[in-house]
Amino acid sequence: MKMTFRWYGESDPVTLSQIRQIPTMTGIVSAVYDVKPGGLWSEESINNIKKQANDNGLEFEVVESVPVPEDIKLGNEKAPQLIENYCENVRRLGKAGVKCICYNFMPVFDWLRSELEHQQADGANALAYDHNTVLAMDPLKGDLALPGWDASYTKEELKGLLLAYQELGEEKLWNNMQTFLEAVIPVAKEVGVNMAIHPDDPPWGMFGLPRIITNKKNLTRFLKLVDETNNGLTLCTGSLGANPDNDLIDMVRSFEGRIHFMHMRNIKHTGPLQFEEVGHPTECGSLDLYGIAKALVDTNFDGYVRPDHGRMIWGEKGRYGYGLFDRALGATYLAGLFEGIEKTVK
Ligand code: DNO
Repeated sequence: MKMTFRWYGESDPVTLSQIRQIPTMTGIVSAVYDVKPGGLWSEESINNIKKQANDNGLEFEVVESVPVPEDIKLGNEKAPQLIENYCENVRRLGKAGVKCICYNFMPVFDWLRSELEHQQADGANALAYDHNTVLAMDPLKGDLALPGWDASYTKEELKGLLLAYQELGEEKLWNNMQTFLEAVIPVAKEVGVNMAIHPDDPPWGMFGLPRIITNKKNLTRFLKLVDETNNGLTLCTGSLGANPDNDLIDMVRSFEGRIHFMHMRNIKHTGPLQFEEVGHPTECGSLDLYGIAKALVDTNFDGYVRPDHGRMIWGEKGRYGYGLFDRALGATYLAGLFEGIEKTVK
């Protein structure tokens, strides 16, 4: 297991010199942020991230994300050229030493929450989700709380996209995913890159949009679309774990060898389709982080781990979910879990 930390580039309030001081940290997870989805990432930009990381004693082996443009997911006439660009980005990243690329296939919205600063009893604040609140919002009014949201769509564009996906439906989204994978996976294999799809967060549909990377059955179907080791998963405990029916420990065991990247965090179920983010340790929430780490050790997981979303604590202000303090606590907690399991249980 290699411990990593997400870094949003030079505009990130968290610096590389801070990241390197977190015990057990081996590398950063980052991306080229100034190119629109579908565009080519210059080798210069890629190497610049690598150099900055290396200058700080950190590796740059994981990219999150190379975004998949909506035209690819919709499978329209622009898709073939955009898939070709995607492949070229994969080649360039492989050449620069990147070993794992995280991406997602969520229509229109990336991760979604209804509250960004949910107050907790100990004075921390964290992201929270309540399905009824989300459904009462109108995406066309721009009143959604979307930390990962590309706000550059006009109202008309957004409306067009929502309609296009409603017409497309789930099965055609699966077909378009297959076309994408059949092109990208062989290229990634050639350049030594593991592709790791991120589950839909939260793992259910909304606003009539199809969402397919949501549960064990669908992840199994996904892995069979192109049955190669490098067609794999980012197993995000907080995303999949939002649905209490998802058994994360069973997933880790069932998908042995196909999980390349772990996003590890805890959440607390507060009602049906309702949760809030909490500190990483098992006792803070509803997920068994120990059980998940144990299953990873038992299955000889040798991919990348990163502490996922943290709360805002100690007065920190920053990017929602991505402050320094709580994620650093998460990293050392997780490293301790792994060490304990590796030394005693195995
Ligand atoms: C949120 C992240 C996601 C993730 C993408 C991967 O915190 O986990 O935005 O980076 O979905 O493509």
